[in-house]
Amino acid sequence: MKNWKKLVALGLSAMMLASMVGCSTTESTGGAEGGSAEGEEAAPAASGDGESMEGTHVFMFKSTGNSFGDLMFEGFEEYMEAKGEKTAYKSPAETTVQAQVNMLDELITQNVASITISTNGDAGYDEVFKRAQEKGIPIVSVDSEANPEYRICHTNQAETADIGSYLVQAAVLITLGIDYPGDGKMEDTLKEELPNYSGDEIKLGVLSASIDTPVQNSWIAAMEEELTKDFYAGKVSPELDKKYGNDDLTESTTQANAFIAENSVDCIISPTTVGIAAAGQALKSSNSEIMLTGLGLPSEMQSFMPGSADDDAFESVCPYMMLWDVIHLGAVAGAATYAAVNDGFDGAAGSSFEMDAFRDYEAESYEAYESGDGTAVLAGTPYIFYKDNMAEWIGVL
Ligand code: RAM
Repeated sequence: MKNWKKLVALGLSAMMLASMVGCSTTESTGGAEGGSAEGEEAAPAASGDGESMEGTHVFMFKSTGNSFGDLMFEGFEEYMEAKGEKTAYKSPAETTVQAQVNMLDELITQNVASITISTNGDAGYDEVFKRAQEKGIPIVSVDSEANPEYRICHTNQAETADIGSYLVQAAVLITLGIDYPGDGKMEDTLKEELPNYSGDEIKLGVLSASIDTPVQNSWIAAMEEELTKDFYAGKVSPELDKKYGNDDLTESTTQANAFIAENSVDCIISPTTVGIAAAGQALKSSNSEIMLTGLGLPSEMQSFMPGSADDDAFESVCPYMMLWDVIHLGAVAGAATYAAVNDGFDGAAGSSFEMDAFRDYEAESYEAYESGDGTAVLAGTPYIFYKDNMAEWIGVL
């Protein structure tokens, strides 16, 4: 629970941010005025009007049409442009490795300055990443990792183990009908409450993105690890029932409806903003008893969650959920990329870069640490959205 203090700090800064922006930031921000960003259309990398991509910092999300990617780009673009750099938002229409590879190939040919990417898989990029490396185009990943061999570093939103643990803990507490117990108190509350539970073994479902997405798979592995803790034994099944909606609204809705038809899980954990919103709608429309939690954007989840402290959280399909400051995450990835291009940041474990003050975040130094076969920097912590704070966040994320 070491990160809860920082988590509260995020809450404060988001409130300040909310009062500053005063409106939703979830619209597409791709078409920045004066910049070379081309928005989130599935256009080929070569700009149709002949505008050169040379020297542009490219931000590539898994696919278009995902507010999570748009918000990351908002932070990336703002940070880079404050440094006087040109940026572009380039994501394929389809959430596939091949679609990203095709687009990357063209961007590399056009001598872009850097590539900051959230990937659709951990295999299939070697050839194209090698080309980038040979041309001296640095690759930084964010959200979903790129192959360690070719990236400078990964930008990790929050500790993987924490995300996995908190998601399982929230799902079990919700199944037991327990309100969010407060920062740092989920595990202790479960240890107190689970021994008194004598019903059927609790069964959790997962509605994920694609079967190959590195980031969701790492969180699922962390969820499975969490379920091996002693206090779950005999009370919560160690097996997760997994379905994949490919971060597509229609496919995610189909999979959520399959959970509803089978009616064999108590709570669905959806570790994707697309999946959780689809499941929220499906569960709400069907009046199913299955509950929901996961990683969601407050703006997209407001119809499926309680909106004020006076509400009964359990009248909503999703009493509480979590995420992190997605805009700041994009800015940290931008700072890592900027440092790689301009300040000699090579991503080796122990190497570091300075990030300028960003919105209401102070200037901060980020140090790369070993992560899997590569390195990463840690941008933030998971933050819980629940009835007491939803209203503040709807206009922010
Ligand atoms: C989705 C994407 C992204 C994930 C978030 C939580 O929008 O799948 O990869 O990190 O949700």
